[in-house]
Amino acid sequence: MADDSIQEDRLSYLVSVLLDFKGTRIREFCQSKLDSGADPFTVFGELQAGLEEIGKGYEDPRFRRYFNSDLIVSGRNMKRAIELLKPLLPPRKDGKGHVVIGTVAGDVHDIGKTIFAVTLESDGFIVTDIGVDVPCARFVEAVRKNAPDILAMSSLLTTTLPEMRNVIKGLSDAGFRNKVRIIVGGHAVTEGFAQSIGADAYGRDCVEGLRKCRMLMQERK
Ligand code: B12
Repeated sequence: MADDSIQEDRLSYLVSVLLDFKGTRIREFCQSKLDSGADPFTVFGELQAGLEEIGKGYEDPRFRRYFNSDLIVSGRNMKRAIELLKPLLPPRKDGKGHVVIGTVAGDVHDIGKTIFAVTLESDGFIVTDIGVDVPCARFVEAVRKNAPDILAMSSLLTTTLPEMRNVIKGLSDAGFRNKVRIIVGGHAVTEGFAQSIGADAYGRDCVEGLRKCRMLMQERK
């Protein structure tokens, strides 16, 4: 019980930091975590828990605590956190593999994708980030142009999940499917869904995603 209330206090604190309109508190929060010895991924993880809380309060039809404006403010603050923390995770270009990454068409969520891209870069992968709301044809073109080892797709909306299947079909039709390994992730994606569309891997979070990308590279050798 005591643990639950500590957890609740912590979550409401994180939510208040994420909903600070001026963006001052997010910088203070990140700096104080770093000063106390936390690594950037721990800070991302804590803020993600706060975002999930905002997401729950947004979707719960019985008690709508948060609204579109809260999604926008918390999204902006998370981007500020990424700006602040990214320089602490410098890319290590030691040629572990090349990943093209994007968020599928119809979906503009880019925080998770960006954190995953930074995670890969700091581990030595070369990452080409093709952005958000990426239509099938642009994924196919990026694979043709960059010949990556891995294509990573993100989706946070259940409504845009079918786009992942479209992209895989588009790659098959263009003759590229057997030239690239595919990993999918994001809040809307599950392991079962990943298997059902014929992806090679699924990552629940950026740590699992990195582990899976390393495995995919081993399989390629
Ligand atoms: C911030 C936010 C926004 C911001 C996004 C700002 C930005 N620049 O990205 C804005 C305001 C734009 C937004 C808009 C909308 N949003 Co929104 N949003 C959120 C919120 C609160 C946080 C998302 C986030 O960044 N999380 C933190 C990151 C770090 O988590 P993540 O993305 O899941 O990523 C992690 C893993 O999933 C993984 N990962 C991510 N991608 C990939 C890819 C690969 C390959 C791998 C391996 C791993 C991986 O690694 C990351 C780190 O561990 C979520 C709530 C939630 N629970 O997620 C709702 C949420 C995603 N949004 C939702 C909705 C409904 C919307 C809107 C439709 C609202 C509206 N009516 O307009 C629009 C859609 C706009 C569009 N067309 O895309 C719903 C989706 C529901 C559903 N089932 O589809 C959610 C879940 C809220 C809710 N509970 O209802 N949103």
